Amino acid sequence: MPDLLQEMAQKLYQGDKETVAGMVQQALDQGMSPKEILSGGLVAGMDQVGRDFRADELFIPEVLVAAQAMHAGMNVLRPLLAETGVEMMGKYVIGTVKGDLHDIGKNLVKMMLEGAGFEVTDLGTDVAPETFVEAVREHKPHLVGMSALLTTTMPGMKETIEALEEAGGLRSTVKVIVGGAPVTAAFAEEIGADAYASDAASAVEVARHLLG
Ligand code: B1M
Repeated sequence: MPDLLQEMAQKLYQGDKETVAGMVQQALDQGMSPKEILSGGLVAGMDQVGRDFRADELFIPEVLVAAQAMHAGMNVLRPLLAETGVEMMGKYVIGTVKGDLHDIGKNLVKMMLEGAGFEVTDLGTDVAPETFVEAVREHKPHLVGMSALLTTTMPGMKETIEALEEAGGLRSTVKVIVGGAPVTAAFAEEIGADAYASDAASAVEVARHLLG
């Protein structure tokens, strides 16, 4: 891999957003393709962030700063990726369920997914089942992710899955992933979700796995 991309991954890991954005431009000026820069520089750096976060070698503030650097790089690259028709990893709709305003973890998951090359539509917080259904109709995602931080809002996940089932077979068009501090793998299975992810890094792994 070119040195520039390795250095870009390293700068991203360190959260140096100005340098990352500059290096993306530099790489483009040198004739590298947007796809090469995305996978060899930005995603490579974010993958390392994910691995170290799961190994408790990095903590949330560092992950957030790295994710901002990822965004800075993506801002330069995104229009070109769209132009050159580079396929993203997959489409992902995410939101915090109805009645729940916690979004720090959800945002972290979103940033990691974007870092891994997913095209994410963020519905925000307090998302009603019918809003998830509308978003699936509109965006036709491969994956739907729900976050809940309150035991009282966890049932909203089941209601959303039921709403997708009742919406003319929409449920079978998407894989549903649930997460959040009170959510467990057993709960995910009980409500008929396709998967549970315990943290932002595993959310990426689970998404990749579900897409085969
Ligand atoms: Co709230 N709150 N809060 N709160 N709050 C908790 C969750 C609570 C555990 C605190 C406590 O009592 N010890 C408790 C819930 C108890 C329970 O139900 N079991 C609680 C409560 C009770 C409440 C209120 C009801 C308090 C009140 O008003 N009486 C109220 C509810 C408001 C509402 O939502 N309707 C409330 C409000 C708030 C604030 C607005 C003040 C603020 C939220 C700000 C915001 O998000 N913008 C807040 C906060 C910050 C917390 C704590 C302190 C921190 C949550 C957090 O951001 N963690 C929290 C206590 C705690 O957890 N220590 C607490 C950091 C974040 C990175 O982790 O969100 O777990 P987390 O996300 C992780 C994983 O869970 C996972 O990946 C993330 C990264 O690793 N993950 C996913 C999350 N979503 C995922 C989705 C996936 C996959 C993985 O796939 C789709």
